[in-house]
Amino acid sequence: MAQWLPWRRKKNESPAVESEVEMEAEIPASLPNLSLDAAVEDEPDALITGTTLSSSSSQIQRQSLWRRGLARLRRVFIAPIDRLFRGRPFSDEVLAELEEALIMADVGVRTSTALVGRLQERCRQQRPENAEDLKAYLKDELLTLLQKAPSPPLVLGAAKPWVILMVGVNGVGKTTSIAKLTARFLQQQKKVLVVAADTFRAAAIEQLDIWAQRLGVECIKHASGASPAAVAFDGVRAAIARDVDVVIIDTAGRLHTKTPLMEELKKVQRIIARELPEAPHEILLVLDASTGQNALNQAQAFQHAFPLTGIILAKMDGSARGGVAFAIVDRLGVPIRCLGLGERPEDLQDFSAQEFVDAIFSSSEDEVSLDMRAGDS
Ligand SMILES: Nc1nc2c(ncn2[C@@H]2O[C@H](COP(=O)(O)OP(=O)(O)OP(=O)(O)O)[C@@H](O)[C@H]2O)c(=O)[nH]1
Ligand SMILES: [Mg+2]
Repeated sequence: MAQWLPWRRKKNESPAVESEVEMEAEIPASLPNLSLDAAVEDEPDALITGTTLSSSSSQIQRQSLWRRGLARLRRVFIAPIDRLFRGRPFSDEVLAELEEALIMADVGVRTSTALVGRLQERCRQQRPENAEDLKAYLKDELLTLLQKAPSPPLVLGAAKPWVILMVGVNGVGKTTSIAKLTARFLQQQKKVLVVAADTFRAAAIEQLDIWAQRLGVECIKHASGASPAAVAFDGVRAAIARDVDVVIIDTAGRLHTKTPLMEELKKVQRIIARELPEAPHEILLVLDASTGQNALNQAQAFQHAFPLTGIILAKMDGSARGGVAFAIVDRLGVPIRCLGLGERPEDLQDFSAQEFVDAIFSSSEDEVSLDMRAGDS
């Protein structure tokens, strides 16, 4: 039987992504044929324990997962560019149209203009005859841009407990990402504790708590409306007392008090640091890729308030607006640490600039052949 998955969308919430993927709240039995449901029915324990992670760890399966997760972005990002280049001689007009296409794909005006400026320079030196040659240059430039902010994998450091503070506006995918990260750390045999410092809604606490029960980890919580800093304080104290390896703190995207969100979150950060001087070791901002340039604005606001150690760009699957990833790295220099490529635990992938660029530049034939090979293995 299908199981209730706590990281599912809450009732009355707008779709997670602008996708064909239809998600419902609590009762998976009534859900359409999501791959997630299939996985639950076929391998009920795999989702909870994260054992599917190891089976998908082969290179081919990983590539297939990336390509499928980024399929929509590829359609809106590369397909128009391909059409623009096809069968045309190189001209400045092509470059101008490329700039427009990049802006349309949520790369943002400043980043698109700078990218096209660099391409123009390269064209001056290498004098391409065909517009198609630009595709390879563009791929190179995009890769170089993403590599500007080195993106270390999300692993635990030497400190114990390792404290991860998750921040982001409401509905972006914070709690879901915590679920996926917990599954990942459990698979690495780490002792995990989660903290429900999003006290805005009782349902938010419940979501994390039920999910913690399913994964078999402890959840520190207070009643809804409690002070987030007080919950975080208890969480860190409990983590030290229980000798856990990693504590992940969920926070709210909005508050019921008049205190501004950033001030409240800073208070949470201060309380954590008071208990454990080096902590939080990671402050991860979760962004919803389907919000495009809005995500960039959010990142700017949070970067201003916090020493962010990275970004989790959730809901890349089904999002046509993931081109904002380039703008985020270019404009803010904050590394993207993980991408949300779907709702299963293994769909939270450590970011790799090379894999990202390869996936969006891959052809649909590549994808079919990879899928077939992934199915064989
Ligand atoms: N397809 C897809 N859906 C996702 C992803 N990440 C999160 N979601 C969905 O997005 C919705 C919101 O996710 P939550 O994790 O509850 O978001 P949140 O930031 O905790 O929201 P609040 O608690 O309201 O602030 C849920 O339905 C998730 O299943 C992803 O990478 N891909
Ligand atoms: Mg939440």
